[in-house]
Amino acid sequence: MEALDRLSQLEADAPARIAAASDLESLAQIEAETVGKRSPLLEIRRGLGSLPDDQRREVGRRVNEVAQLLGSLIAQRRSILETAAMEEALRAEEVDVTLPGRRPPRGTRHLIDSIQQEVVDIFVSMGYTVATGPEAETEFYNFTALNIPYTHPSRLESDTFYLDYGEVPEGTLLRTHTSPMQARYMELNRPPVYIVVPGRVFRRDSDSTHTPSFHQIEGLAVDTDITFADLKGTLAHFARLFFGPDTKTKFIPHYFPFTEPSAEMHAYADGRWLELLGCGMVDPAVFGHVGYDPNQVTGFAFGMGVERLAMVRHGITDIRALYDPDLRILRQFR
Ligand code: YSA
Repeated sequence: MEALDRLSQLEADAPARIAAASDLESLAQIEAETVGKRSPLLEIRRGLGSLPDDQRREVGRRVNEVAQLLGSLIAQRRSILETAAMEEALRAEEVDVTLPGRRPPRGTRHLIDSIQQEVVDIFVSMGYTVATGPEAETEFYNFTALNIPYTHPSRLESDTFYLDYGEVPEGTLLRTHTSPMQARYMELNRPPVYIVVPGRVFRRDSDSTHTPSFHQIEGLAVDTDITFADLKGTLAHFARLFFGPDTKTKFIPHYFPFTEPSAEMHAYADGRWLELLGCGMVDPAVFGHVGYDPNQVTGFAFGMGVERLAMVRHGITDIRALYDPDLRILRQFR
């Protein structure tokens, strides 16, 4: 009988195919071909109704037998293949928790930042406190409160970056120095005053000793009997601590509208004198602007360029190297 022969054939062939299925996909294929909707097994099952009674029972029994056998072989094989696939996935994703971790590269402070901190620390060790102020400043604090007349060239657009925020209370600009904090601080604090003000400042400047954005540290000391000797002594002490005891510095007369007398301090490095800072005795007019009595107090102030300190200390001949993102430069100053 043809149906029984086909069933026996299937029973003989299919187990080896099932056992040989190497992955879940090929097993699914074999399942479809042996016990699935279009398999010979189903075809025979569908044809049972048209068989004579005596054959129907026999063929029906064999169909069930073969279907059960193949069904259970397929289920066993599927479970083996699923376990293997899971183990493979686990092996692929294995994490060895005993391996040393990969450290992300550590950033370091930029030279300008570390020098700024070092200078601030020196002044803090002399009893100064730290104040900071806004980089976007009003013309009043940047110029007027410092006795800088309307006609002064530093107020020109060729020297200063003006901001377009209207005319309140005067114009607004990117501060050209840290000196505006002198007036801001004195307005809010009574003497004695001993502060340093580190910060970024901006000017329309660009050459080997000037950048359009640079850093200054302002110093302001106001008390009842401060003299020019205190100013020189303080800055000379600073220079010895910062550059070493043998550093040559010199003061040369200068003019600032907000100090009288005024001077510049230069330091000698690499065969040339480099201007480090401007300074002087606070002009009585500045005390007048902030409500201090010029007959009661005297004071000195200075503003030093942080990039210039870096240049002198490290023999840097072009200031723009400090703003070069080349890691070969930056790594030298870790
Ligand atoms: C003077 C008297 C005071 O009572 C208080 C502060 C001052 C300093 C004044 N506010 C000032 O800014 N003077 S300055 O124009 O001569 O600049 C001070 C220092 O900043 C310079 O000595 C120099 O070291 C640095 N500097 C100026 N322009 C720079 C610059 N550094 C880099 N790039 C620039 N474009």
